[in-house]
Amino acid sequence: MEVLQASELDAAQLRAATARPRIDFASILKTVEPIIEDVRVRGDEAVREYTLKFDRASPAAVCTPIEDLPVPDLPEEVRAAFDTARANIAAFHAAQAAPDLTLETMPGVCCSRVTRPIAAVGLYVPGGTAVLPSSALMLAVPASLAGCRTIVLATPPRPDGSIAPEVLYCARAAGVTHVLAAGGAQAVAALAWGTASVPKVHKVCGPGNQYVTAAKVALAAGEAMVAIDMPAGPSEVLVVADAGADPTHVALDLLSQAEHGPDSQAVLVALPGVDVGALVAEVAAQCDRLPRAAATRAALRHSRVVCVAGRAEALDFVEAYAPEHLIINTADAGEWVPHVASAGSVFLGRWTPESVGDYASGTNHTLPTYGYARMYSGVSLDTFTRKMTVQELTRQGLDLLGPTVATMAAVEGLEAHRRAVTCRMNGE
Ligand code: HSO
Ligand code: ZN
Repeated sequence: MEVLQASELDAAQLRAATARPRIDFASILKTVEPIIEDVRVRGDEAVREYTLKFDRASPAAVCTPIEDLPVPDLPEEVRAAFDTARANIAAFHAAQAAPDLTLETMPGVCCSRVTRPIAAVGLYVPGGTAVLPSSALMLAVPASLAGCRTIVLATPPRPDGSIAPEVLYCARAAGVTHVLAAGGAQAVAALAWGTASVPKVHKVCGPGNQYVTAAKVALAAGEAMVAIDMPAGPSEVLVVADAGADPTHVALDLLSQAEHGPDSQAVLVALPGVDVGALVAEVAAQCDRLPRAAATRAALRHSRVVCVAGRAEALDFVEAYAPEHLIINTADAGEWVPHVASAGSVFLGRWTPESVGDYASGTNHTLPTYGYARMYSGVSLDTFTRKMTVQELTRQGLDLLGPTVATMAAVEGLEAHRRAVTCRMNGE
């Protein structure tokens, strides 16, 4: 891990210190676009072929209603853990429901805003080097609480064509309606276009590799009539530590992000009094003990330590980086939050590792990465809903508001607009 002094960084060095691994989006798009088009034209057949080519698997069916899939048999302890996580995620997301609102802006002019679920959504759960049943919960629990009727979970099948039983258990428990045994751009395209077996969805959510992200962005910009939750890059964490932070805790928090994959990033912002040399050594020592040590070490190669003079400098760096996960491991952690403007999810104090939010505290782990925390929120109940506005005027309301509207319509030269008002007001 490279060690930098915040106060010595000029503008260009600060940009480099907050940079993420570069993604060559244009060349990834070139790979993804023909797949998207092929799935549009040939549907399930194309999905089957790509699954065989990329995942070396031949699932019995491309997409299956969940009630037709086996009920997974998991150890009691694992089921209990999933159930606790699901209950916490459900409680926190159910509490996010905003009541409909109604306001009389003028006497007789009544405006309301009501919430409606998105009827059909697609949830992408990555496969690859780890099975991620937690991602199935993080996406399906809010989708089902929001009232989405069709919830299609897409995930790459295992080599024998089956879906990991842990993912299936969480999908079933959280209200998924269909399981698409495919990953990559082909899965996203099947969700966005719909095929003979895959219900067409209106929004695709969830994390994925660069091909998945490129497919989401390309489909949302094209003619598939589909929305996405957010663009995404590799996962990242920024840990702020003071002299009282336990070096082993800090090291393991950094490593739990790094172990996600070689392009993950872990950044440590060290307050005065932190023994940076000892901490970097602890990260290396703990890393050696991990089963995924090689990939984790690769992530550490583009991770860094930034030494700061105090809270203000630390917060400036946090804002410049806009991390997906922000861990504030300091004695006064609670006092920092009002000063944090851009982070996906924040973890406060000595007893709050990122792992708790990744799995089971109740907050969502599908979060804006790559600096997108400046303009996007993480997945929440809102991700799966839309707001619709409604208005109703009384006769008196129209008499009161009509002249304003008629004048504005005249300014814009839109005579039908003006007369739609005046003919009612004058009883024409
Ligand atoms: N830290 C990941 C989520 C995750 N962690 C899943 C473990 N499993 C991205 O927020
Ligand atoms: Zn994680």
